[in-house]
Amino acid sequence: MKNKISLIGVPMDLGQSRRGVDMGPSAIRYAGAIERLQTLEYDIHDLGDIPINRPGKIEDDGKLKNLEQVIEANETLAKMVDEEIQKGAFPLILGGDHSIAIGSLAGISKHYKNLGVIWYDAHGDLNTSETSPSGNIHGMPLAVSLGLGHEKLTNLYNYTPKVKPENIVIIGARSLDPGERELIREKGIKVYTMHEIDRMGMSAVMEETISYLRERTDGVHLSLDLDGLDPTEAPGVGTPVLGGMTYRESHLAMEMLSESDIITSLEVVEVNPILDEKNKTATLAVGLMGSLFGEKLK
Ligand code: HAR
Ligand code: MN
Ligand code: MN
Ligand code: MN
Repeated sequence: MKNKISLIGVPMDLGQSRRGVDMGPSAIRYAGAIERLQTLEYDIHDLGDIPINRPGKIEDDGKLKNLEQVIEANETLAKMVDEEIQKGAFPLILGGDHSIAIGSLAGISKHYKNLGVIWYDAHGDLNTSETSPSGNIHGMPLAVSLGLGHEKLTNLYNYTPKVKPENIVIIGARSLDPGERELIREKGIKVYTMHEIDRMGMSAVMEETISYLRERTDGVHLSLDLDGLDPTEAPGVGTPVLGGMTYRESHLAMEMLSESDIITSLEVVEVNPILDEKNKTATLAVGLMGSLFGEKLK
């Protein structure tokens, strides 16, 4: 992994309907993210938070809630991420809700021929405005990055698609909408649901994931949605789903990724301090970051 890390906070809560996830970047910083990585001897630069243009009244219905604000913030994010990679830094993006993956991937993917994506999440985030049951853009970023959905989202940063379906691995899925299931089938996207994780064990899941992505990609973005973990361990999320991955499983997954050295960018999303218990979820997120960035190897 690169020694230079650029941290970018994205206090975005307009991609869904529960307020508070905009405080995610502060909560993760407060839980000691920067110190944790400095201890591992990384040269980490905190670029602060991207400004979010919050409307007086937040849209709570409609097909694509707060579309313009989500686009604007993601354009800023894409440009920043792009510049940091050009400078040779590893982008570490702290959300915010998962709609920010649209901007992350837009800024990252132009640097790779075959960017791989690990989507660690209870959800597929593969809805379009047609299939979305909620109109929440945080349920759409992976579809958008495949070039599916509203044109203003898919064309963000002036190119589409950002990722190929065969370069994606979804881990931890247990809440998929009908349209998402269809898309997974149609595109042949690799998914390890909780069923496979239970049957195979996390160790085998990660071994397969790593060798699958190593064969076909030249960089891997890890999109870490904290609701991938079980809500008993990660309660501070807006859309909890029972039966998730444990802290131990997630810790192991991060250590195996660290050993494999395939990860080239990271985003940590959906931490909502208002719904949390004493910053438990942010603290857990920092623990996982420590493992991913090589605590065990030091
Ligand atoms: N699938 C549902 C929807 O589209 C819920 C999506 C929830 N997404 C996140 N990110 N929390 O994974 O509305
Ligand atoms: Mn998600
Ligand atoms: Mn999720
Ligand atoms: Mn360990």
